[in-house]
Amino acid sequence: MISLLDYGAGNVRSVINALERLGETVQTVKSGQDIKNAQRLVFPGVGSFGAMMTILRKKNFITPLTEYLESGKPFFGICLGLQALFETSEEAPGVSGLSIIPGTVKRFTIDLAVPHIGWNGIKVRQPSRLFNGVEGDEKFYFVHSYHVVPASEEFVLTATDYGYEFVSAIRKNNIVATQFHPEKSGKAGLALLKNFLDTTREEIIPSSCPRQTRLAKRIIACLDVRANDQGDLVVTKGDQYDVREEGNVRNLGKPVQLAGRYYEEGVDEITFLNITGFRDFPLKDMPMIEVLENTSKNVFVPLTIGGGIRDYKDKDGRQYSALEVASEYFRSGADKISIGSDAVLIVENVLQSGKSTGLSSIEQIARVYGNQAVVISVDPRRIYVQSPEAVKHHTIKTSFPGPNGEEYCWYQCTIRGGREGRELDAVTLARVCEQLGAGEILLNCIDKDGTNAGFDLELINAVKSAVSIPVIASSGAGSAEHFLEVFTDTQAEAALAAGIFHRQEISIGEIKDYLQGKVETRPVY
Ligand code: 1PR
Repeated sequence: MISLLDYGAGNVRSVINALERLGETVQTVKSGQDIKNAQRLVFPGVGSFGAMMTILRKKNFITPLTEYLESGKPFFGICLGLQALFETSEEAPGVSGLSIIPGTVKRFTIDLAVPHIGWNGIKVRQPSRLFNGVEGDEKFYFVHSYHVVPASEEFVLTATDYGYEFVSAIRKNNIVATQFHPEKSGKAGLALLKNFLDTTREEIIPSSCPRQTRLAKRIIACLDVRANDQGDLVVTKGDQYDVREEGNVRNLGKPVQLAGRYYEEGVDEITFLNITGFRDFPLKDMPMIEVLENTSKNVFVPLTIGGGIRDYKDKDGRQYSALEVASEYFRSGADKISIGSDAVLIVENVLQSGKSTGLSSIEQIARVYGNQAVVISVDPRRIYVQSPEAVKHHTIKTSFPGPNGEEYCWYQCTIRGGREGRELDAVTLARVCEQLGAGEILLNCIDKDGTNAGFDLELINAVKSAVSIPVIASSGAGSAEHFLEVFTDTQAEAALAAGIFHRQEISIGEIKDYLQGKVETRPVY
């Protein structure tokens, strides 16, 4: 039996799934007494430092937790569960942490995308039982904007490079805590957790630790999900968003099975898009909830879910907020949610009124679950114009002139799965969404979707240069060369594909093999 400290701020499902997968029975801590009684405690922190400390204080968890940490019993902190051990954080000035480790928590001050999202390596600084069966060159999944700065080197278990070197795990007696998420770090992460559970293992340093670590470019598989005409939930795939072939919805497999296959192949992340979410209320029969629950039991990489995340009134007049819909998804195993149509409408309102309400789905979900949990899925279409002055939108000069020789184009945002074009360009959408608190942009392209003709590099460069949050390039991948191209010719942090994976034209391992030595990727073990 292992105790898990869930203070109710977010998704702890994945940690429970990982521990259960390792054969443990997990007991969720409900009171200070439960903390006192715990023999082994895991603390996955979620949300923001200030909110976390406020909740811990309100629940009267601070004293029992501090006593537990001083008792010498095994403790594993994850992400904010690491940061909580420090004295203060720049994220919440004036709020005291648990002060078990002298030092503070600082925001990244770098010229790179923040949050630091993705798979990065570790440089091991002292032996630990956690490293049994770990080679040393594995990568682990990070998602954070703040990092710890211990006052003394003696507590540093691992360090990682992102712009500069930061401390990615600490150790003090029987306390270990990682900035990365072992429960989302595939087989390497599960190995670490297994070693934590087995206190008989010897303390070792892995054999091949890197001198410098690098953030990997992520390869993401996207599963567009909807019910077909027979009512079965299927993974489908469109050509420029048209998912019907000879009148029927294309059926490329079952969502949970396909996700499992991609995990085994070494995918870095999986995105599910409920592509009819704009018209069907996602909580009605909750098909995606079941998909998430079943997937997250066996797939230990980050899961994003999109489709229908917006405020909604059902036929009985009951109002649901986008936050409620998102919360249900997080509880079911999602790590991030993606907002498509609603983001366009939100940005239109902000531009029209000149201010944000603070109440939009983007702002509310980011406030509760953190910026990194909010992805904006953009569905743009290229519109050619003769000159930049012809429209009020952000235009680019293109190397692929239009049908009438037009040398400029803009990227029109659409809603409702590409069915409706709006008077808003993708660059402005991305910029405003970042200001509202979005943590990542999933940049599709209707013109390229399903074509196998390669990513729209011009679109990606235009959006990437307007934001500092990570951008996921999507639509058009048809070969391993296209992945090399998008990572060489743009600054995109990740590339997403669907059709080539579903049709088994290339495996994720083959793409990574092709990129080896050219682009930093996460090795597949
Ligand atoms: O608007 O918040 O309800 O979200 C709906 C979501 O569903 C949006 O994220 C939107 O992108 C997606 N969506 C809606 N209709 C479709 C459709 O295809 N008819 N799919 C759709 C979008 C695009 C990508 C695709 C890549 C890679 N699919 O997700 O996976 O283009 O494809 P490829 O590698 O085969 O080229 P809301």
